[in-house]
Amino acid sequence: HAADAYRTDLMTITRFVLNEQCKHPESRGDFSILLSHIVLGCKFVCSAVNKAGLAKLIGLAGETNVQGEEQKKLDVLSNEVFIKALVSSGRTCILVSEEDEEATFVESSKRGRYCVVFDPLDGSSNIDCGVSIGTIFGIYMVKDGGEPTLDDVLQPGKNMLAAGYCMYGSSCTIPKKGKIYSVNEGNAKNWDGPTAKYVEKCKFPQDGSSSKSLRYIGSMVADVHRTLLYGGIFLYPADKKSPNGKLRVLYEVFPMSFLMEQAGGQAFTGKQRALDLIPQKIHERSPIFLGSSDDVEEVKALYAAEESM
Ligand code: P6P
Repeated sequence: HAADAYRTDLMTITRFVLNEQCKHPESRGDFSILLSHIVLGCKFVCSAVNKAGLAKLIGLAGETNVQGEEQKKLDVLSNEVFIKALVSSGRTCILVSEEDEEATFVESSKRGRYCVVFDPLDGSSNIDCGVSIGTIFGIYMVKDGGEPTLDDVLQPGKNMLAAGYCMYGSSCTIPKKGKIYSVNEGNAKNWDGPTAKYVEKCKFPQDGSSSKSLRYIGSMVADVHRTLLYGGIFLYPADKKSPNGKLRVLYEVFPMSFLMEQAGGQAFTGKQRALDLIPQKIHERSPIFLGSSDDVEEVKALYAAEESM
């Protein structure tokens, strides 16, 4: 029957969160309210991304649209929506966004206990070629009841209560070892020894196994999403041009590392477990190797060998 073609008992993130909340009758529901406001932001961005080509939303900042209004870039618009949604939730006290140089300290009348770090539209440079882009977020609990300070967000990733991403455009534990490596080979001339050796091993395995396939989209959400589903490894290593790599610790490296570990994978900076890193600045960068546990182990062994030389 036609009716059977459509599942009507839909599981949504809000429904999932409320189901989980019911397991904790003592909870006040603050976290559920916070997540529902993040979902609101994602729904807005999803709708805007879908219309972007039509509504000329991808114009550059400073252009004017058909109504002669100041044109906002989609990532600027998305950032404004998330900031307003998170502040209006009444559950946040500090917000760190990839779009804002400074952290946002929520006014005391609207303050809650959570700190949210997020990239409102990661990979937005890819939007006009139809590549999947997304929102990445992580949530910390404020350290103590006092006035919030940057220390409340400069916590190691392992202290995050939750992290997630929403992919716009076109679920799981990942295999222990994958067949795909994902890196911008254009940076190869600037890589350090262990990274160069690892990528060489992916292409010319010495143990007679098949070489890995290279898949690189250039949008972290899409590359990590594929790594979660198919396994393998995503790497944005340090190089001579960018000694700390390119990706931002708080709202790219930590949330994706958090998810990868939850799915049974690993996340490594070249020096340590990514989630053990303690950031000193809110827009700090770090090299990152994340994905199937055995693949990341191979990278760790190469860096350890370099250390011992
Ligand atoms: P590159 C997108 O600009 C981004 O921040 C991430 O989404 C992506 O993984 C990375 O940069 C791509 O960087 O240097 O390979 O273009």
